[in-house]
Amino acid sequence: MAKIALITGITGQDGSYLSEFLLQKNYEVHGIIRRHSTNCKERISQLEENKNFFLHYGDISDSSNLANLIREINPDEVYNLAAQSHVGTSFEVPEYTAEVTGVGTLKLLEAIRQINPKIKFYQASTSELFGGIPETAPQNENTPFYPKSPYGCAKLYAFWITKNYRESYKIFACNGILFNHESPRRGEDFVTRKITVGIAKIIAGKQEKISLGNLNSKRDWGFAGDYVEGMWKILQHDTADDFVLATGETHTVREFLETAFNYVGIKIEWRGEGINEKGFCSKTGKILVDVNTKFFRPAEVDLLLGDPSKAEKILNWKRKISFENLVKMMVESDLKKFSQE
Ligand code: NAP
Ligand code: G4F
Repeated sequence: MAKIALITGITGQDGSYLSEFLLQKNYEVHGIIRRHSTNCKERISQLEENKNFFLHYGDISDSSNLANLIREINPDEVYNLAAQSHVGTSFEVPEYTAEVTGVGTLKLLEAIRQINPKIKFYQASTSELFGGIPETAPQNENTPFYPKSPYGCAKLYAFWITKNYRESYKIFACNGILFNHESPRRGEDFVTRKITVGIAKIIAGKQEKISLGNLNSKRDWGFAGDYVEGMWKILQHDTADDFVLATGETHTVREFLETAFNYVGIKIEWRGEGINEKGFCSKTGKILVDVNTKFFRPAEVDLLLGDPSKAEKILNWKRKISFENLVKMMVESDLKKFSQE
């Protein structure tokens, strides 16, 4: 019998890669989508003809809808990827972020507890939980949490309620504490994609420069395709547990930007300091990068660097795509996309 998976957040970056991965493993894949006034299925349109792929309207904030779907689909595994996932935006909409990213997880767990507690549950937890204590890097499953944003605080609740339902009700509920993972399908308002789209548009003559916030924060960036395999492995392990998935490497936003410009043959020269710092093309002297304070956050996470050794040892999971190949993949994809538009 084919296994049945239910994915919340199926229209997102991770939802699309996870759907493809599970369909290849012969799962029947069900996803929850919200009603939009425009097309929200860009990342999953290639799957809509697949006979094992099903979409249902719903929302992580609607508990009766979640209960109906759990009852109707009766999945073997639930992957909770739905979230207001943008850290910067969470400062603008903190209450909404708490409802969706935090309490939404409880609503789904409650539906599982009441309808079928044998369903396995994956929670999309995050390295943003570690947040503000740089001296604790590299961060692993035993590192103390110190979230620095409404998003991080909402995910902290979701992390603990997942663990609580595991301990209280013996539900196979797991947290994947995932460090940043990117791809050509990454939302354009996250810094990596903003950079690769910006470069492609500059090359195509559609944009002058890229305006960014903090150039010096450090992130542990991997490829989303590698991480969805890790999510699946977490639910296939014989006991429910929490795992860090990361590359074990960290780079500044500035390094990501320089590496990406390098692929199109442009060397960036930096002049000025702080909000007056600018990145110039070393050949033409044109300003290609500047700093705009509107992209600064009220509180920043300065350093994320994950230690994935538990997942490597117990799950035999390891990232495959290097930082350099990730940047290359994203730049190449956007160069192609924006030269055709
Ligand atoms: P994403 O591209 O922003 O996708 C978020 C998904 O959640 C979208 O499908 C979105 O649907 C859906 N969603 C938002 N609000 C919802 C609601 N009220 N009800 C139902 N669905 C809702 O995020 P991602 O990068 O794929 O990340 C997936 C999950 O992993 C998120 O929970 C994120 O917080 C977490 N995470 C991500 C990373 C990373 O580096 N990517 C790292 C750690 C953890 P619409 O299309 O309708 O907006
Ligand atoms: O790309 P970002 O917005 O990702 P961030 O804040 O690290 O969050 C992502 O990863 C988390 C895992 O650690 C996920 F939980 C979360 O859902 C999301 O997927 O920002 C990365 C860094 C930050 O330090 C930010 O301040 O880049 C800096 N940055 C500098 N200029 C910018 C910009 N970020 C954005 N989005 N836009 C800028 O213009």
